[in-house]
Amino acid sequence: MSQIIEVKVPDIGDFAEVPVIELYVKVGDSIKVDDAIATLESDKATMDVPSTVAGTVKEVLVQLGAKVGEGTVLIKVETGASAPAASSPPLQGEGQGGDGSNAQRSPTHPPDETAKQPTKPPNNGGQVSAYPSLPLEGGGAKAPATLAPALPAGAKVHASPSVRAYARELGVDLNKVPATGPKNRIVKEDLTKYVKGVMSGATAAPVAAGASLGGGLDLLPWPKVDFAKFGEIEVKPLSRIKKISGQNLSRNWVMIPAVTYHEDADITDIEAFRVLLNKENEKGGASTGLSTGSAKLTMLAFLMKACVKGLQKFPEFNSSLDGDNLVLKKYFNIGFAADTPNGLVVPVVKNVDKKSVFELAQESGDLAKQARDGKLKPADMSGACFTISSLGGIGGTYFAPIVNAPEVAILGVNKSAMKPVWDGKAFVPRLVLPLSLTADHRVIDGALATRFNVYIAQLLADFRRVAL
Ligand code: CAO
Repeated sequence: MSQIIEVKVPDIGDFAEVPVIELYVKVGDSIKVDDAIATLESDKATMDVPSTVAGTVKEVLVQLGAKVGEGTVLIKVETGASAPAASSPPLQGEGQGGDGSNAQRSPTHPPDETAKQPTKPPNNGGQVSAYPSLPLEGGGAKAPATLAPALPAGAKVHASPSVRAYARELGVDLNKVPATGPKNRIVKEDLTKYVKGVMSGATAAPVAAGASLGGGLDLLPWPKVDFAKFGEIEVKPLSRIKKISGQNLSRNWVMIPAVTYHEDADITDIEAFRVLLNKENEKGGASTGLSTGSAKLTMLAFLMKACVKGLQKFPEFNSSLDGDNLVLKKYFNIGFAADTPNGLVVPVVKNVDKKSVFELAQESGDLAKQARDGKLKPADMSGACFTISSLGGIGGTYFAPIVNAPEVAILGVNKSAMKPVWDGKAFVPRLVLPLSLTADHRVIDGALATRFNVYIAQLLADFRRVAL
């Protein structure tokens, strides 16, 4: 025979007027013994009130925010003939903001009685989500940008024991769940919304427990926007080179703790020398060793020579990381970034230490042409020890090139410019080349990087030093 049983707030210690901050049931719900009915929050703790009976909820006598005390009737439940009413159950309590380990227990019950976690709250589907519905973009993925932010690192999670238990059951890290409840509390709907978001791809899937604290890149998915909504567009597939170099650049960007160091090199004399040699070459090439019509002597060729001298003086720059080992190379191959219609490629000039500046100019010119014509072979692009990225023919002042792994450093150069330089007595006009050296800090400290930069600048300022 069915009967109506009232479920009341049990002994909650010295607390008299405690607000209801979550209600898990509504009229018509089926509940079991121990299902959480409501969460109460005092100024010191949150407490779940579990049901003492199983049956169907006939009446809910409190609302969110209502203040309750011991004996307040929360709900009326119609029980079946066999549904036994439990004696006053313990509250499931937890210290505010705690992680569960220091849960504050009901003052009237010993810890062993309260140790049992509440079962997950009864199904309260049909409740209106606290989230605004997310706009659909592009392929149907939901735009995560509209999600409320989850907690910042180190912030404490506010959630009732039942929500925590539910999160544990689902394997969800509550730190990642945006809260919409009062006082930034995570309510059950937040959890449901988060899980739905992960399943649909709108929210980044959580990485394995603990991994997000260090190893994994727990990133939001790439925003998907229907650009056509805002104006005319054209979709053009990325070139094969761009796709491959993009993947490499992304890996190098996220995996290498890179720092960029800047230096100015006075190239007044070397540029005058280069221009002179090129003029001689145009006239017949006797003194240059270049045959008439061959590639011009370029600044890039001088830079290659100077860099090899730098690698020889500072061997860490001619190395690669292999786990806990540093592989030091005894050969000197220099890659250079070449801008092509299909994207960036890096041809490699081998054994730069054994070649003259003329040969380097010729070979890099040939490789750059092959790069632009799409004729480079894999062997032409492998084996580099160090890379030079020259934007000097285009402009710019300084930039921060990305290290080309497994190399540990890259030298960027921009356009040289005449600048007033103080020579100790007066400002004199000098041609200054901006250098931007990016180095992997796991291998190269700032002091070493700066020494390298200063050395390269010295070599370029007086190229006779290369012969020393
Ligand atoms: N300062 C001033 N002028 C410079 C200069 C510099 N640092 N470097 C080159 N120039 C001048 C050259 O002297 C040449 O002038 P002239 O025609 O009057 O002789 C002109 O700029 C064109 O040079 P260039 O850049 O075409 O030739 P290069 O040998 O210096 O460089 C190469 C060859 C392959 C490096 C270059 O063509 C290239 O592709 N650069 C782009 C590299 C790049 O994209 N880097 C970015 C990587 S990260 O996204």
